[in-house]
Amino acid sequence: MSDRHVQRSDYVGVLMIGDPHLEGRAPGFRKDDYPRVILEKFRWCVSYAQSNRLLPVVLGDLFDKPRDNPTWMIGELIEVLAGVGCIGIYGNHDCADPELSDHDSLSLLVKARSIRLLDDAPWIGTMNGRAVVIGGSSYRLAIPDQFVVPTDGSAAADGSERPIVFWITHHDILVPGYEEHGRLKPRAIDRIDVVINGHIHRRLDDVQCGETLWITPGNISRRSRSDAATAHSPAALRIDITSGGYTRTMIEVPHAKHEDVFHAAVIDESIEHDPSLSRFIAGLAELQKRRTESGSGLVAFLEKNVSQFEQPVADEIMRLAKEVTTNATE
Ligand SMILES: [Mn+2]
Repeated sequence: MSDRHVQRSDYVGVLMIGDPHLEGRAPGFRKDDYPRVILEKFRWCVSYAQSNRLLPVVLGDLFDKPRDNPTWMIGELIEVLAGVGCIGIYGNHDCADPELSDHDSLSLLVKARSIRLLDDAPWIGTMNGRAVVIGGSSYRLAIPDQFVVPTDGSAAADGSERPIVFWITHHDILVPGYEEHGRLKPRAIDRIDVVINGHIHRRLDDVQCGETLWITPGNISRRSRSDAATAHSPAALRIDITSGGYTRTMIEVPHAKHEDVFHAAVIDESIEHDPSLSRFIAGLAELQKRRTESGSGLVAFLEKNVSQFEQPVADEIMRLAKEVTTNATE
């Protein structure tokens, strides 16, 4: 392991920033200026980390769309991250192919040294005088079965104590509350004290496996209007290194009220068949009034109502609707 990443730092801890999902348009039912709002949330996290001597760590999905992100947004990110030393991993949304490539926006930030990916080498240094290791496995990359503490002394500042080892992941971890998509069972990993998993957008309970604690902190943005998102407050996970180990706190990121960020639910009841189709048209007009950038709500409305048309017409309506809409995922 190269010691070029070993740092005697002034940090006293880390700030884990979950799935920012920066993008140039508003997702789902959001009605605010999402691109600007979410960039400001990320900027707030970085500046909070800096003023509290915390190392900012991105848990993956910095971007929602891997490519074609607005140049102004990438430019501002380069400014926000200049000289910060931010580390992190890439998530499923950061890459169009199974692995991050030079075509993906995040690779620009890596080349600009705005962020260093942990897949190449863990961060090794001291925080609050204690030896700390932060490693990570980006989306689809294997989570190791053990961490081998370097024997060159780099991971133990005073040459005696064992370092605290954190590991960052972006995987479908099978934790309570994520049974639907969870595939990888949390397990004890030799010499890894804490695994912090991004990817899951809501905060879920810890799972302790032997000496390894698995944490699901949730993300800093609200992408969907679902109940989970309604109950979820945008927050980042602060970990302070202490002489006895570490403490953790969820730091709420300033955010607007749910109702100011999302459109209210629109027209759930099916519009009955009407020979004049006027109610169908009225329903569409209602949707248009609360138009979402991603077209959320449109497909659900159409699915409930197109049966009144002849099949080829209904099929064509659905085909067109799906062509112009996208679904938000974690
Ligand atoms: Mn995500």
